[in-house]
Amino acid sequence: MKKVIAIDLGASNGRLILATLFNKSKLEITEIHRFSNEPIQKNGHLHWNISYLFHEILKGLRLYLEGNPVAIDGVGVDTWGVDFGLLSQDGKLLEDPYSYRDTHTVNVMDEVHEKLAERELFERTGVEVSSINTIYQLYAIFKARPDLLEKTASILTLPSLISYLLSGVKTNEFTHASTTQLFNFKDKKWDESIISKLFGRQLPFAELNPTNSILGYSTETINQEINSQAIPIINVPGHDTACALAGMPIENGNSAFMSCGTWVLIGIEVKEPIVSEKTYNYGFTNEGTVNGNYRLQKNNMGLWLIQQCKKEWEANGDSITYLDQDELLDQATPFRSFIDPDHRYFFNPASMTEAIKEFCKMTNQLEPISKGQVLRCIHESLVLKYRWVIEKIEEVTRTKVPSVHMGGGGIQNRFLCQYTSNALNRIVKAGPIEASAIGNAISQFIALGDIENITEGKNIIKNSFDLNEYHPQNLQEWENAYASFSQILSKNNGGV
Ligand code: LRH
Repeated sequence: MKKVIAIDLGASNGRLILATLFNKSKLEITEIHRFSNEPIQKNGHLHWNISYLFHEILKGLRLYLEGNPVAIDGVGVDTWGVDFGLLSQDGKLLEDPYSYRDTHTVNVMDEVHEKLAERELFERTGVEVSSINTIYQLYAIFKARPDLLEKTASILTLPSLISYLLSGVKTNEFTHASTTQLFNFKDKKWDESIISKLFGRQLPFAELNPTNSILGYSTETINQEINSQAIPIINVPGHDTACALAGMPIENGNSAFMSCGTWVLIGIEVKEPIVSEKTYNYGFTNEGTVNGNYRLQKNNMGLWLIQQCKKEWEANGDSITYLDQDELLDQATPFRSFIDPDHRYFFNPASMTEAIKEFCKMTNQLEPISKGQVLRCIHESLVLKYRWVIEKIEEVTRTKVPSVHMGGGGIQNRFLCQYTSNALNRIVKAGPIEASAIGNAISQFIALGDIENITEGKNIIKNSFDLNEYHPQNLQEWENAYASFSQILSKNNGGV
């Protein structure tokens, strides 16, 4: 029996999940600690509160160790993509990392593209042009705060920053590096040509440590803080989406994955990035997987829109539970109005409900007023957009996507799963909920030599967790809805 702890940080909450492997064949998971996460405002910008997050991580480790003197065999960290920390010469975090939702990147994008054409960036890195990317964040810092970049002795992407705080080892990891748009997919190295064209010199990105290997051991200071022996810190796929794919037991090779949380990432696994005219025009991205392959995927808005509306209602003293949500959805009139969930209005509006109304007004549709109408509009629009994505995947890969596998916290929303099946007219398999933490744990067991490879890992997951299956319903209604939705998309950038 081996036990590892997966530290899985998401943009709205973080969790420590204990994964126990029995006889190298059965996996069990237990949640040790869960905490909320949201960016904080500092000098008018959004940053992640690293000392809070690290405090919660140590609290979680202590919680486990207090009741269980048995040593942990490993700890691995994964987080959302693109964000990073800047370290000083003496290894201190210079300041809290910017959040990808900060808008400081928007004004520098044109300047970046004057130095390097968007298409070339895509062809070298495989990554879609998006304001959240590390490349634009670093360029915004370079322009506005050159002194900060001058003081930087190492750049670590976010999961590697947390692993460094635990182990003292400064290295980066492939899957997270592949989200930065500064990483060359052909030679799997930091792209020196892009970096020097933009910054006039190289940047101090720490080198990569192999994924699925032991990075180092918890430092003496950490051991004292959590009252433990040294624990192996493992270089798992640092990107939560890569972990999620590693944690989903997808049976049919051509099935698409959907990693569902604040974002919903939809794609398929490919050996090499697909950097064609079409993938570029449709806004696809190619990011690394646990075994050095790529995910050809589209990054879509997910629960973010629902989370933001709920937050707003809660602030007005009108909070709703999951049960209320189901009831509201059930009772609301279907297909009343649609939004493009990926429209810039919804990226980080002051009021999500107002942004939704605004979009509907702009597109001459009925404005959703009641909570039920708002929730219906979001849920239906999300899944109709997912259908658009699946159709584009089929077009660019010239293969049929016979079914879809959903994983991650978002699948607790059964309406989202059922509507996805309806909109896509495909069978949806859903599970596990903790796909990222499970993928993280599987990578640790590979590093520790308990599991041979990811294929074996996926068989273990299949034998250990129940999946839910959803079958399409009300097909004609959803067909009609897709026709109306497509018209809204075509008037707004074609959905890209
Ligand atoms: C999802 C995710 C996604 C993007 C975004 C920033 O959590 O990792 O793949 O990279 O966050």
